[in-house]
Amino acid sequence: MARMTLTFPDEFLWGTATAAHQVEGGNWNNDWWAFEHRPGTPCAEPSGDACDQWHRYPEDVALLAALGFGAYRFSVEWSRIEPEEGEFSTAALDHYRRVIACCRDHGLVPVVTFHHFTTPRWAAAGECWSDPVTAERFARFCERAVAALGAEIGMACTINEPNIVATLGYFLAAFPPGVSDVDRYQRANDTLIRAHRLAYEALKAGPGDFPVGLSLSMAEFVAEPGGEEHMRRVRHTMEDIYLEAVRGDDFVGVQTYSRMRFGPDSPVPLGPAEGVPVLQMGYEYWPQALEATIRRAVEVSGCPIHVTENGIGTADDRQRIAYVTEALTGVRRCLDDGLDVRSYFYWSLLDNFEWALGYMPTFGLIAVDRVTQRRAVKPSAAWLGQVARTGRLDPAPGVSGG
Ligand code: GCO
Repeated sequence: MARMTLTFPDEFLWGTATAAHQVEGGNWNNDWWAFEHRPGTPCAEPSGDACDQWHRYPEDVALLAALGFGAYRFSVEWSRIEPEEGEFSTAALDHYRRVIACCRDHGLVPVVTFHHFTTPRWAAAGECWSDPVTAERFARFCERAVAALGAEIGMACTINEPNIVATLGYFLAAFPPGVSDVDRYQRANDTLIRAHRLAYEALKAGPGDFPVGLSLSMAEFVAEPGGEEHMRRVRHTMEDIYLEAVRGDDFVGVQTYSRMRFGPDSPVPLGPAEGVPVLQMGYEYWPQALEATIRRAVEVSGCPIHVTENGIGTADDRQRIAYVTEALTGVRRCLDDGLDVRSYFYWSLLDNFEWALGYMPTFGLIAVDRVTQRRAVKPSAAWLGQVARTGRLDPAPGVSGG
């Protein structure tokens, strides 16, 4: 049976997302750059010039607006704004003021993330997030940054995926500082939660009047028979402690890509199930996860929802359209059930630096030539821009997940 065209409310916000270290280039003064160059880490390649967005943001913002989107989510780089402890760079703050003004000039709502995975070298030199002092340092940075930028900010995320910072950095050793230490892992989670609370207060106290929230990495958690206890335990540390800590905030940012399955034998998630396509990231093609995680985020946190990231790394742009169509169909079902979902931000505007995996995974609506930096708009960008402009979603004709 043919599926009907779906419509989204006029006030629903459509955007794309990026992060400073993944697109700016030359961010040598943070812990990620150091990690990329440290022998023995799992990093495929260094970030280098990334997409040179530090210089090319006017072109990127103009492209995004011309495609039909209404918002741009990007992050400000702490290591540029506070290159040494207590030394703040007016030039770096002016740069981000220009980026925000550029968004406004093009009619885009600027959505600013204050921490997206990277920490200045000076703040990372000790125990970083497993040292409680990092919460106060981060809050002080937020206070200074919002004093300069707050008046024109449209919406803010305090910390991007603190659960990933903690789990990958302090337990799985795949992110800096690259350690596996249960005690430090616990302290990192505690510090990140406290950092969010302090940053929330700092951003609210500054100039401007914009919604503030935390953006959380979520997955559809699935238990195979006997795997329920493993699933519940992992989900508690990965999601629940954060969703409980954000109750009463302006919103929670849901960021979802796939699902995680658990069996009876081990707390480690099972690999991809047979018959489900596997993506560049090594996880399953599972667009239905977005609906499941929105529902869970509402249930546990009680907050309004912004989908601050959803997307797919694939070389097949038709598969991207199919994935987003399916994911948005789930968002529409949530709206039908009266859930307060306010936006959808596609990850990502550009093919960019995917952390330890380097430039191999291609999440972008726009391709970037790694030598010339030339931008090439993919068909999915025009397609999603049209959805954004019209608020209408047609089922993708004859495209499957595989
Ligand atoms: C994230 C990330 C991005 C990733 C994206 C794709 O917040 O996990 O914000 O940095 O690139 O999720 O894996």
